[in-house]
Amino acid sequence: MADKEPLVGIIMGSQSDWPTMTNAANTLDKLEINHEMRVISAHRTPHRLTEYATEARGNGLKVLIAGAGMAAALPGAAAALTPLPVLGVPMEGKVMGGLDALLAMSQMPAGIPVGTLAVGRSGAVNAAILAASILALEDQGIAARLDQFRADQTAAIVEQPQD
Ligand code: RP5
Repeated sequence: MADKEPLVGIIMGSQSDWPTMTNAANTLDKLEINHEMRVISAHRTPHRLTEYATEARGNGLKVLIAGAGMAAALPGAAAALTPLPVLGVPMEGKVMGGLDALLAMSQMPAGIPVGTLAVGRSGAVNAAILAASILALEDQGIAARLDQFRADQTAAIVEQPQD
């Protein structure tokens, strides 16, 4: 997929977020959706954020997935700089298990939305699936792969618990 332009930008506030955000990347890989990853901190690298977010649409990206913990400003700050849909993934933190990031990320003022997902791995996986749903509106190939992904997932669920 390296030869195709990325449709989804996965950004994260720190290298320490990668073990969680890799789940978003892996899910996009399964759906064969081209993506790129960047470490961008709203607080530590504000100029990197401004450049990336303001150029995102012009660079062909359709959706941003932003993971952050603690003050978790990254998704909201990115959303302030781009009209692209921004999906936020709160990191599971050491202090409140990620509740701090969840509340910070979800409490956006009216006018600049962030689609905030669950804390941690579930949120990262679901951000990728939601990105696929958005892209599938205009891309029949992605729509077909998303349908298959969901059908495979359903088929993999046992009816009775196994020992
Ligand atoms: C946030 O602060 C990052 O998204 C990360 O979840 C958290 C801690 O960052 P590190 O101190 O591990 O770099 O900005």
